[in-house]
Amino acid sequence: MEKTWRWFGPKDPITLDMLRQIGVEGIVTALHDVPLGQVWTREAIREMKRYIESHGLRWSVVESLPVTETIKYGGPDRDEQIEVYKESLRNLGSEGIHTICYNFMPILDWARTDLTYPNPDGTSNLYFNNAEFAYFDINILKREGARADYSAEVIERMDAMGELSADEEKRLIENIIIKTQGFVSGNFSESDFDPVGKFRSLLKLYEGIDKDQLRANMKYFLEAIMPVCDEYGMNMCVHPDDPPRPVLGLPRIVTCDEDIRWFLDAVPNRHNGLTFCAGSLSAGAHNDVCTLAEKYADRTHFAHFRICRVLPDGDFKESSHLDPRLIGVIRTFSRINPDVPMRVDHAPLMLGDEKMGYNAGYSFHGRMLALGMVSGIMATIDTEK
Ligand code: DNO
Repeated sequence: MEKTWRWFGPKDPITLDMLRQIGVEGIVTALHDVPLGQVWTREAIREMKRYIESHGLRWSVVESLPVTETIKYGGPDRDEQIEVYKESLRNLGSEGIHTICYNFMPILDWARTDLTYPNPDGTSNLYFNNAEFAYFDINILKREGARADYSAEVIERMDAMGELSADEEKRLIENIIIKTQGFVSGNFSESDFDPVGKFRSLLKLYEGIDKDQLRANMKYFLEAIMPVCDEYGMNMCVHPDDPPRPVLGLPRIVTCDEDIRWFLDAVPNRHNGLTFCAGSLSAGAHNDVCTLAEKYADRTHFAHFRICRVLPDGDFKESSHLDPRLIGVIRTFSRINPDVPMRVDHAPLMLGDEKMGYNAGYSFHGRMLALGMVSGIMATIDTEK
């Protein structure tokens, strides 16, 4: 498997020279400076590619070419936005970049409530606390009908939290809709002065959009872009929803075996594939990642090797990259899809990472250790072949 690394462009404090030293072969990146909904030009793509290649690496995967909200909820300008998307795909294909990761999650990309949850060894990890998430939904976002979406246990835990201070509420807002979103080219950025208000306006756009409608919109999008994918050899790979279930009243459609089967069958084309993110899938107790890997490794164009542990109360945290389930997934991939690009993420903050201001989940030392672990697993499996 190709060892890749998510790198955030020339301003990333983790430089390409550093990545070469730790065995990275391919780069995963995006044109983060291009505003959402605008065409990625050939010139800008070529410049990024040249920069990467001048450091002895290659641009292996785009993560992400964002699908704008209007395409997801089916707004009046969705065809226009699909044309923009197709143009970016043509430009990427013409410049020799063929693997495109994207997601179809409404409004919010991945979600966590805590970005520095302490581990007993002094490192820290990302964490999803259901009660805190419910607090955000019910007491901060004040979404109508939100309470009914949570179990009695979660509501009880939330009530036991009492009223959070203004600072604690601010931290939750930052974690859920700013720090996890800004750097993935999402809808929110550090400069938003009213992110909650912005969130509420975005929610309105999804009124009446249920799971079936969101599925229909994804199918519409995929059918529209497949001719370009065929012509330019573009491998589209949707990232699973993280966490893999509806959140904040919004439907989610890449959450489980049945969902994956659905989108693959809905648009039967080899270019319509999956980003096998073992981490996102394992954040749902309903998913057995080893079985899913067996079923879908051959429809995967990009793999994310990390893994979550769901706790008895339904909260979840990132687990070690040496977790036996992840070893099982890697074993399956090395048998069925041995050339797939893979990367690690959501590794701990450790050994000074916490002072560096890295994007949430994208530490240097933590990811380096994780890549070392996964490389060891891959090398061991190779000797058994
Ligand atoms: C989080 C990432 C996601 C992913 C996008 C792909 O760490 O895995 O933000 O990049 O969902 O579109």
